[in-house]
Amino acid sequence: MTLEVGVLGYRFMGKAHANAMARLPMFFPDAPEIERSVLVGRDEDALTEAADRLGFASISTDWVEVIDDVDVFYNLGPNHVHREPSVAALEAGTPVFCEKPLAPTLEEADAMAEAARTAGDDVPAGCAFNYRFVPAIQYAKALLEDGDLGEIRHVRGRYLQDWLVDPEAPWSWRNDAELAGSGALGDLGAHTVDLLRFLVGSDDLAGGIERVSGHLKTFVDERPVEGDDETRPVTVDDAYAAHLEFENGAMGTIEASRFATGHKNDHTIEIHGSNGSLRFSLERLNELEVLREGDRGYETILVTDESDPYVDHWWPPGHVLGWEHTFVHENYEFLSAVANGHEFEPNFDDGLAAQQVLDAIERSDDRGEWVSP
Ligand code: SOE
Repeated sequence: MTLEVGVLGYRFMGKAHANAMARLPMFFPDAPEIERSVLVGRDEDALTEAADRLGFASISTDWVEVIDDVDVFYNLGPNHVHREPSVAALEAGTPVFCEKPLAPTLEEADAMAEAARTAGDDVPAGCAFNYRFVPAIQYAKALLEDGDLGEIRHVRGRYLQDWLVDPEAPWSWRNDAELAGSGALGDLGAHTVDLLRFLVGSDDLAGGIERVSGHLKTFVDERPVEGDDETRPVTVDDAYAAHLEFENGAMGTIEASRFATGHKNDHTIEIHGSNGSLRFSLERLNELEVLREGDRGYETILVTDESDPYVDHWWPPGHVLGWEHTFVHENYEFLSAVANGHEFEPNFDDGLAAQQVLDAIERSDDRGEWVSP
């Protein structure tokens, strides 16, 4: 059976997922057969052009008509359109893959996770935390699960970008609290929190994080609207930093910024345990640095062998993968779960867990004290 996929959103994430879907039959022959059936948005001309370029059979300007007709619904719109169509699709029994952060607010994320639980495990509801699907991250998870690093003491994550350093950089929905929820915190921090939960946290909601202390900062309060004389207020954070205390005794420091001059998409994770340490950087995503007890320095492991996660689907060993491959891997796992009626992780509960931590960081910043997620 061919799964008909409906996709809301055709910009950055629309392109990343459409590319992933196109690669599946070439590189993952056991993936379910799919059709990029309908592309959903508001602007008919832009939709027609995008559908043509991204390989969709048709377009629609009304998601209500689509959610029931398709076998799978992808919600790749801005954060404020995550809840309504995703919940409606789940209520119609249609599996949903939704971009991160799950929602602008904890309340909305809660409602989405509730809808997913009600729909049941055979209607997968995935949250697209694509960095879980980097081979080196899965390699790191296996090391941690085997206990190679011993008892975990420190976890550190930072996600640095610089696309807002220029005060004249145009305003976008990502600068608006109503539309995005938060700024660097939700957009980038959600990835870091999810990766740390995936690697060292527990499966509890909030991922075994007991309390947090957060600090949010907005450096530029208003920005010009592109092609207009107007400016609009920036109502979200440009950067955040937080301390985390884990139930298992580990301490964490995490941060993200859109003002880190010279850093384009620099996501690094470091973990120190009683028997070793590891380091990962998205800018060198084929590598994992590992230091084991007694070593005097880090060993750089190239996670590009055919025995490494997903690598055998691509090129001969050593022929390195990139950012776009993470989307292919997550689409493969998600669509296979849909075809086989399996559970998929990260799911809406994982999206909610990240949101609980983000929300606690905001509350802590408001109150000026440590709070529990
Ligand atoms: C923009 O800040 C962005 O595209 C995020 O929205 C993505 O989730 C991240 O992977 C890269 O940066």
